Amino acid sequence: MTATQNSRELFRSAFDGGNSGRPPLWMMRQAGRYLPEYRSLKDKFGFLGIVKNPEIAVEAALQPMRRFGFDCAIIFSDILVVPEALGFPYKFKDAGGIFLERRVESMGDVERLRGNIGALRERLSYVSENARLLRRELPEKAVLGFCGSPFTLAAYMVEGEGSKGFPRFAEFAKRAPLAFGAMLDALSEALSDYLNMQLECGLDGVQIFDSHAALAPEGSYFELSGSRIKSVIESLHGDARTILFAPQMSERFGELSKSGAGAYSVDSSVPLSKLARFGGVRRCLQGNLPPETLSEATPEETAELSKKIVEDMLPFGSHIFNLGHGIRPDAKIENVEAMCEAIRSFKTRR
Ligand code: 1CP
Repeated sequence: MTATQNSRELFRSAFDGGNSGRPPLWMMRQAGRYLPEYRSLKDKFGFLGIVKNPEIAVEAALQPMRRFGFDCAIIFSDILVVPEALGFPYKFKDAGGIFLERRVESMGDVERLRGNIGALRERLSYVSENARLLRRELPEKAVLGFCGSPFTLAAYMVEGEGSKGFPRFAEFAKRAPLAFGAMLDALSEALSDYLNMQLECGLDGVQIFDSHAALAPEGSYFELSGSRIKSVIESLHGDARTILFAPQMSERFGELSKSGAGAYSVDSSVPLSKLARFGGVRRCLQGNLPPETLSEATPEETAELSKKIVEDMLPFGSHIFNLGHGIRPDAKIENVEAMCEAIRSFKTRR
């Protein structure tokens, strides 16, 4: 970071491969239950009450920015608002987790989904209002939008809930390959429109969460997921900056990188430098402090581990510091502070 660079410029130079100092910094799920001020907001409005009220959603996104001064903010929303707008609403279980009131079981359900694509922008106009307001609040920070990948959203829409192995989803892909393919195509079309809508609000980039990428059998990731992500990315207007998060996929990075995303958010299973020049191509990488560090380590250990990750990636000039996965609700605030301090005070030895 040069003395005159603000967070937004720092994010852009790291993404584009021209950063020589400390990396820009943010955390997946940075607005959330580990923050007492988020818990009070949620007690008052409920999760969907926050998400669907743009001013409250902006407040939720700003909470971690005020506390920690991250370089990037992410709009407060959820990947499941897209299935909802396509006719498949979701609710929270009392025991935690989510379920969908209606699942995709047949081609008829896919037709229903497809029939709702035209109404998507209108139904999700609360997200663009949210994005516009957040952009206005944070002119010097990078502001990111996001969505789930077609494959990951399809997993929830067929399974009807979060699950370990998503068995209904795997069975549907085998039993009804035509409906399965048509669903992925319809979701890709919907998500192209949705991400373009977000980017029209002046955001600096978008992250695509392929949280369940690893459900794709060996050798079929690109066919089932990566190719759809690629078509979404290719449909984005202007020079959209895209980050792809696909956990448990570092062993299949070659396949993953065919999606054509500008940056990859990597889980904590490998040192980032191992992938930084994969296949002879330099790519921007995001990550990858293990989230359990923030819950279980001391502030000193957290600072030490954070600095190691920065040092490891420094020679490549294209790193966005983040966690390997979302922050856990039991994370300690003093560890988040120690992580931020370690990165901000980082001095290059070159
Ligand atoms: O407060 C609460 O109890 C609600 C928990 C919660 C939160 C804070 C949900 C429900 N969604 C969110 C916000 C959210 N979700 C954000 C914005 C906040 C931020 O990052 O600061 C983002 C980017 C997401 C993305 C998201 N939602 C993902 C991808 C990230 C990941 O962890 O892999 C996924 C898989 C979801 C689905 C979802 N939403 C909520 C829950 C509990 C789940 C998981 C469902 C399951 O698999 O059981």
